[in-house]
Amino acid sequence: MPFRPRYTGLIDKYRDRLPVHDDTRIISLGEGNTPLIRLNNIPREIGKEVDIYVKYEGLNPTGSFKDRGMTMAVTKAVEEGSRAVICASTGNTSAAAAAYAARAGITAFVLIPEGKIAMGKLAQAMMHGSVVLQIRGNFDAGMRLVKEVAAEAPVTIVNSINPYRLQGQKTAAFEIIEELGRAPDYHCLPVGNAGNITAHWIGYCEYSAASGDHVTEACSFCKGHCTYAGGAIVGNRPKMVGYQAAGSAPFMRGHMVDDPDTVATAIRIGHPQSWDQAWKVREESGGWFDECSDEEILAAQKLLARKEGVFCEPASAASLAGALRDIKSGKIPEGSSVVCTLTGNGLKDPDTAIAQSQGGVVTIDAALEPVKAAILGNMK
Ligand code: AN7
Repeated sequence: MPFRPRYTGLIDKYRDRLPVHDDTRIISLGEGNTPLIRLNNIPREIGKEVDIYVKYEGLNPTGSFKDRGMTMAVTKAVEEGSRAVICASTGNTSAAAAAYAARAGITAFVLIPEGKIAMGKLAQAMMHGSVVLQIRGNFDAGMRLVKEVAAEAPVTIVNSINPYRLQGQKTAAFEIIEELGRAPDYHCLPVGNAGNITAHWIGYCEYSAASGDHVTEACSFCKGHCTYAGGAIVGNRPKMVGYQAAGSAPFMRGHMVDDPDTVATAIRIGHPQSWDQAWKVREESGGWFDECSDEEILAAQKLLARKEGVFCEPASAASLAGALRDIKSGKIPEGSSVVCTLTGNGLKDPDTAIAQSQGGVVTIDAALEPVKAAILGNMK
């Protein structure tokens, strides 16, 4: 049997395109290399000829796309001699920071909004031994505090304002291009701080001939952190489409939102940190922003779970909810290829999943007849 080298994470794989040195100690949990799953049943159901793929980032080591950025951010923090990292988080960043800090043997401080993060994420931050600071305030307040304290204490910020985060996250675009042989026509993502949509654009630009030698100190996206010049692999780039939760949609309002609210707690963010970059991504790619109601988000989460067997968290489902609406309306035309990023795993937020699956459990006596009756009454 032929053996392939063991997959050891995205920094090893994309070393020549990331800002690391030969002797850099890589802090990795084997992140990246996530499945790109073609949807079979949902396109048939909506009666549209489109190739829809979901990039299942929930299968990263801590269950979200944040691991791609965190392997880079913590690797660089350690290389630069830092003994502690800090972040504000709606949950997934704190889970990733906690895990990678544990792996590196340094301390993670995480600021989370009290009562507004999903249980799985809280469990992760606690279990990995981070210092969990629950604040009476939302993510945006936490972010402000993190910036203030990092100016006065020896801690490295690992939110996506850390440029290494976006460098790690750009590799998701590389993987998609390598699998499809080209960039998709549309790439749909949920948008909170807008770091991920920016990172994907960096990745698509770097792999595409359209942007030529993208890497410059002056580049407002990578700020000189891309290390690979002239690596064109394909000719096209996607239109980047960002979907927000309606109660938390500063890009739709055109200004910051002070009291964001949504069932999709991961994207309950009113003051996006990559505001300027995201507008540029929209403009350069020819894409757009839109918003989805909480009902649409939950319906898409359920549809994906029931029709395709893929379980993502609510925030992630915003990408599919928006894409399906735009496909139905023809804004995304038939014949297109569409990738939706499923940013986080459904297991992160069991409370929301159970709350919207009421009636999904039948309690019966432990006897043959009721089991048989349940089977005959419930076949698809
Ligand atoms: C599942 O963890 O900001 O637009 O603090 O967890 O790059 O912010 C999470 C963001 C989408 C939005 N989907 O990505 C945090 C945090 C999920 C997320 C987003 C987040 P960005």
